Amino acid sequence: MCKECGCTPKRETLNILEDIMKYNQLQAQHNRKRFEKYEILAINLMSAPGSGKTTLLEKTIDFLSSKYSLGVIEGDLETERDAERIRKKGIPVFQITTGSACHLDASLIHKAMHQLPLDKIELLFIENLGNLVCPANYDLGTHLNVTLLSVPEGEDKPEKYPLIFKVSDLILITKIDLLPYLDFNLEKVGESIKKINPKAKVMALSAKTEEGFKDWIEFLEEAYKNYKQSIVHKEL
Ligand SMILES: Nc1nc2c(ncn2[C@@H]2O[C@H](COP(=O)(O)OP(=O)(O)OP(=O)(O)O)[C@@H](O)[C@H]2O)c(=O)[nH]1
Ligand SMILES: [Mg+2]
Ligand SMILES: [Zn+2]
Ligand SMILES: [Zn+2]
Repeated sequence: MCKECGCTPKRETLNILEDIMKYNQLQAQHNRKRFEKYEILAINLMSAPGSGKTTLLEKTIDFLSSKYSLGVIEGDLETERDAERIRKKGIPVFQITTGSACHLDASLIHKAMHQLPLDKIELLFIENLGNLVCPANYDLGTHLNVTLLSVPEGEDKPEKYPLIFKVSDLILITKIDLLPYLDFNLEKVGESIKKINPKAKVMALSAKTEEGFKDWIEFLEEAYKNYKQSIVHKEL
């Protein structure tokens, strides 16, 4: 019971919330199975608004599209703007516009994935909505969670929004070309991320100057190779 106003959260409300999360988990497992049927490695990109997700994707496409078949699902509240940027690169893309919902969930991804030529995609990137809070709670059925933290956002974000860093396999510190203009100590931020999630990899890059970009590309290629091998083992 709340001491301030005496209210008690209704049991039914709690049950509904639990059911939503359970349903999302089931849907996410279904998505993951579908991705595996098509041997697609799916990657969920999360971050605050404007950390550089679409720019990262544009550059990643430049590096990888001659070697791999790529696909993108874009999530935004409104506009097809990010999908247009990807479409210009000649990559299959589906834009989800959520209207008012501030995160993507597994059902939205399920609908979107069936709009893409799954048999022609090897790596599928999902750009989540710009939000450091609730996307962390929703498994989309992806294989990798990647969170971007851009230098202008400040050093304190991992400590203030720990959950998204906790559920991530890789933290990409972006816009490092801006380091000379801002108080952002890469080492210190790396340490605070390690405290929250000792298993996460941490990399730093600039999509503008391409500094550090090679490590990200190598990470993706390695992850895809390992994923393919793990699928072969599952089949045996
Ligand atoms: N200096 C610098 N600016 C960058 C870099 N990457 C992206 N930007 C700029 O940051 C701004 C936001 O980039 P986007 O790629 O649109 O960011 P986003 O995360 O996709 O944004 P939302 O989808 O709105 O959440 C743009 O003005 C980019 O040009 C970088 O490496 N260095
Ligand atoms: Mg974007
Ligand atoms: Zn939300
Ligand atoms: Zn399905």
